[in-house]
Amino acid sequence: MKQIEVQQKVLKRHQDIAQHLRGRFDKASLLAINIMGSPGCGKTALLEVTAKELANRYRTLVLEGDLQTDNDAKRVRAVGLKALQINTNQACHLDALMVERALADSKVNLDDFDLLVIENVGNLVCPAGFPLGEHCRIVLCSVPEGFDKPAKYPRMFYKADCVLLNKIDLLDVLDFDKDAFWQFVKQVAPKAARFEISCKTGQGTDAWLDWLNQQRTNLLGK
Ligand SMILES: Nc1nc2c(ncn2[C@@H]2O[C@H](COP(=O)(O)OP(=O)(O)OP(=O)(O)O)[C@@H](O)[C@H]2O)c(=O)[nH]1
Ligand SMILES: [Mg+2]
Repeated sequence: MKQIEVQQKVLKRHQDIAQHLRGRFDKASLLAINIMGSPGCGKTALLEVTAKELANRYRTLVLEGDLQTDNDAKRVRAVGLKALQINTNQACHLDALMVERALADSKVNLDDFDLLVIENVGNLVCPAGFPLGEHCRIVLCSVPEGFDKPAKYPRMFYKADCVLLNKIDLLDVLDFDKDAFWQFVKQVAPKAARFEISCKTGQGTDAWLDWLNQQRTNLLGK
């Protein structure tokens, strides 16, 4: 009983910090997106393949979440975007306090940016329970993971604003039932936008970027 109380207090604290972060993002007219998905689904690859367009359209800041290494921050910097790395050590997800601290430690001024992309720790379970103040929750799936993931991990999908299916260049070589995949997505997240992309070939990424642009327009219109 006591353990439940403590857990609820911890979660409430994270929610309060997330709400505070959201207020800061809104004040700076900064669109914040939280990209979640399994390890290796292509979250960093999506940033790499769209880096040029992102840089042309927005002053972009990337927050990279990983247990260890700054590999992803280095990859994103190599394509010209500003990136901060958060190492969670043992934790399998980012939380709002980590985001708040990373922003404070780096002394970035949120007013200097239009878009904040948070790449969460690769994990299809835990990140779903920890809001980071983001405006949009993006779930990235990929063909090699198998088509049944939205059915097996519904919690990750049910609050998604957008679901991307990556690595469609591999559809011909893997048994992936695309119709069944989208059917599962529609069941769990009927309102989520849906895109098929390949970060290897760039296929489909224009439509994703247009959607992102629309989210920023919506934010500025509020
Ligand atoms: N064939 C193919 N490979 C891809 C595609 N997108 C990413 N990859 C490859 O998938 C592997 C993992 O990509 P990452 O971008 O590191 O994946 P991630 O989701 O950022 O991984 P973590 O940060 O470790 O969770 C790399 O070898 C990429 O080159 C794609 O569209 N097609
Ligand atoms: Mg990555």
